[in-house]
Amino acid sequence: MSAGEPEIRIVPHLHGGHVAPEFDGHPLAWVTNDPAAQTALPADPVSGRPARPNGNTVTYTYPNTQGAGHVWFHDHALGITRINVYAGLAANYIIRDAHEDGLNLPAGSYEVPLVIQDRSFNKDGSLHYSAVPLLDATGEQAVVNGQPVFTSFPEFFGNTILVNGKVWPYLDVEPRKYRFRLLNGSDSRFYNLWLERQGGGAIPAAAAKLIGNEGGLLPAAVSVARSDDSGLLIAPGERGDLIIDFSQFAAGTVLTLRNNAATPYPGGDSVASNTTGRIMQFRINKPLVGTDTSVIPAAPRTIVRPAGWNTPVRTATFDLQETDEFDRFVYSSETGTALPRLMLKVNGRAFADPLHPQEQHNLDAIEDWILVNATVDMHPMHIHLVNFEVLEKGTISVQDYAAADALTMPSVTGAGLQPDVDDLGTPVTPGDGSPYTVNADEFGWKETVRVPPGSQDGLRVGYVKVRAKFDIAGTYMWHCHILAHEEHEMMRPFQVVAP
Ligand SMILES: [Cu+2]
Repeated sequence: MSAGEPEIRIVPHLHGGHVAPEFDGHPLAWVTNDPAAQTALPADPVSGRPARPNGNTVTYTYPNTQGAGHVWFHDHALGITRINVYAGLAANYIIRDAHEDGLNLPAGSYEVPLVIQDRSFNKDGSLHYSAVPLLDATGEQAVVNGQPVFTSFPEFFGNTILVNGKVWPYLDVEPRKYRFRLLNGSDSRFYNLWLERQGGGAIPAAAAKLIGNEGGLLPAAVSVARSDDSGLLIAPGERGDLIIDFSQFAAGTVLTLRNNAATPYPGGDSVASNTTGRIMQFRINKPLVGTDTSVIPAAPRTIVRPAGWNTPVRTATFDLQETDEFDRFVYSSETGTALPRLMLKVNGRAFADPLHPQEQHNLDAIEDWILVNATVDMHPMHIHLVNFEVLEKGTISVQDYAAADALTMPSVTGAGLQPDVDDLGTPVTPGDGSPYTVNADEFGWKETVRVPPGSQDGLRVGYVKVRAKFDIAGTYMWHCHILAHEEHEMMRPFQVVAP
């Protein structure tokens, strides 16, 4: 991704925020350190609003009129999001409301954000990020605007785990309930979280309950205390609202929050037990102050759906694809050879390719999206503007998938680009034999959803079906929240248009 942008550029995106398009953080709406470098982008042709505020000092307006939830803000500038986030441009943004305030959840110093990120460090303590020369078709260093281009591989995994910026930290806690606001702010790493009691022993089912996710509180609390590998799966961009009741353990107990999610997920390398398999420790060694009267609500929130929710007006289907590009190559220091650059696209389209009618949605329309995944990686797909409900998840045979194909959104094929599946236009129905389903931690409202992978043998593709109401006119983004995937073009705009 490059369109002659300045090397230093940032644009904020409030992930999960319900905001006007000019404040959404369009990837081209960057500001830079040169006061003269940027002029206003043209107005959004859909909303008529300015595509971004003018100048290199901008004020964004976030109305905060949505319900209570754990949204977050991070950089979204074209081609450099992963680097800016890695360098630290990511933070929590907690929204509260009267309903949540009335639940008597652990609060104050007993509510703790836990931002989980993996990083690697050079010997001098500076951050290390893998990057290799991008080569053109003749094997020469690619040059854009007179500058050599370096590209990362389309995934990045650090070899240390940080929580709130500290490597493998610990937290001294009282024997009482704590509310932890989990955020996976990593580039590419999934975490499958579980608690391990030092010295062994089971974790009581009542000791850890998930009460919320991206879109706020869940309809029912979910026990996630299992002391094995069936823990809480959290993909890049996802959040978890987790209450741990440390009164369930004897004083002096040490609990380790562990991870065993493969990289890439789910079919990749195992974690290292003593490094990337560990997140942080809780040490129950502080005396209880006062009395813990806070509660874990069994039913944190009643989910209220908009009118007309059960009669969506349209279904849009999108293919998530991996393709090898043969006009660009990446030098591999492992093999000493140049490999075709792996690109990740939607229906064969890159970020800047033309908008298709399927990518235009009527204002206030309720629509279903089916995301079909032919790759062997799970992709956490994030749709800006909306909260959606996850209706279905599973896998379907390639034959059933092809039979449903009505070709409503043709692929764009660039030089050397070979989409590995063709397009799908009509809804798929759930296949049998799927190892994936919508789990209780995905109920309620979400804006990032883990799309199951296709099978390693290529005989099945994964899919997820979500339903959303698109209620502000303008141009927004949706993309994979594996940031290196997003920047290898698994990002598309969509428009919400007043009829
Ligand atoms: Cu992805």
